Amino acid sequence: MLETRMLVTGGAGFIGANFVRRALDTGRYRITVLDKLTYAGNRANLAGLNIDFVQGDICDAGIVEKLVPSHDVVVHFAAETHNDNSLKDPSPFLRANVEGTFQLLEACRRHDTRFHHISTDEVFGDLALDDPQRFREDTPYQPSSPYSATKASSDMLVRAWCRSFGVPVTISNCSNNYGPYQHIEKFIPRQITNVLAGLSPKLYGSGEHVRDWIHVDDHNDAVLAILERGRVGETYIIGADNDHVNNLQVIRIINELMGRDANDFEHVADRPGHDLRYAMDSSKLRRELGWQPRFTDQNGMREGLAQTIEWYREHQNWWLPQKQAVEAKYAESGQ
Ligand code: NAD
Ligand code: TDX
Repeated sequence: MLETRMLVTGGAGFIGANFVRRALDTGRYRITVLDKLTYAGNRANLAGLNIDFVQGDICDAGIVEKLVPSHDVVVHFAAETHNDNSLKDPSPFLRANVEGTFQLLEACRRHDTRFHHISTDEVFGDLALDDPQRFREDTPYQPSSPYSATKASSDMLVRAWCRSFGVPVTISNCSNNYGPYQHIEKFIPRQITNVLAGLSPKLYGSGEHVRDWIHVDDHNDAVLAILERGRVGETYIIGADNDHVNNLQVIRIINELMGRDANDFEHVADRPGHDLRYAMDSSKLRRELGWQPRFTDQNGMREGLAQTIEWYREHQNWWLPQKQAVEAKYAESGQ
């Protein structure tokens, strides 16, 4: 059987590296990763995998033009991804997320290449705690942070390049991921590695904020389903129905799973403009493509978190060298 030639941007980051493993396991793909290796990218995340790796910037039209024509499909994960960083300096977000997506779309337009765009729930803004609605494919965009505004912009470019130029695209908007290889600046790995390093977990504000947590493998299985069976021109929401657990409860669960007093954590300064609640309605994806998350409901999330804790426990060499610098940066903003 002929393998599909796939170009994965941002494949050395958290979700991309897990995606590359998942896609290789199917035996259906020959993969090239294009990654700039920013502070968030790590070549070691792809160690031992049978792929081609190109270190380069998606904003570099020359590199993009060299790579796209020899691939059947582009799966676009590369981005600046951390809200807190976007509040300190939005400019790298504009460049990578908007200009970078533009360069990839232009190359896909020239070569009529299938393009899958990885996006986020944050483009829709946030919901009140008691709002019964969840985000759907037709929910209007209302991004709050510089990060989510740039992701929303990139989604708009993708839609426009499909409608105006006929680029064969799909988009997925997924909720908050957790799992192995996630950068320790993010909420769940930060708390796990705080405990492992003898520090307290750090909760922003009141902790009533709700994220619809999904295990990274469930996200990536959905991306594969969309690539293989999704309808071109369509957007798919991805979520695992975990929007009943707030940040305070997540910290309590992590503490419990790590054998600590559930309430042993610190309250720290809140994030300016902090989105209150995200919740996803992934019924279109489930109905049309038959996708189901494995790590769903409270038990599934506990299992996913327990596995993730084990991964960080067993991979101290992967995260420990960065821990001090990450915490020093947070300390500057009282977090
Ligand atoms: P990450 O920060 O862990 O990894 C991003 C990767 O992109 C890194 O390897 C980095 O080196 C690379 N990169 C950044 N700028 C680049 C550039 N200009 N050129 C080439 N490579 C570049 O991010 P992640 O959490 O794995 O997120 C991946 C994608 O998924 C992003 O598009 C993000 O918006 C989206 N997403 C993330 C989540 C989540 O919870 N983490 C949820 C929904 C959607
Ligand atoms: O130490 C912390 N304490 C804390 O309470 C950190 C780092 C975060 N938080 C809170 C803020 C959020 O309510 O936890 C929640 C999750 O925070 P992040 O991990 O920073 O994620 P979030 O801002 O929700 O965005 C994530 O999901 C959507 C990803 O980082 C984005 O890339 C993705 O698009």
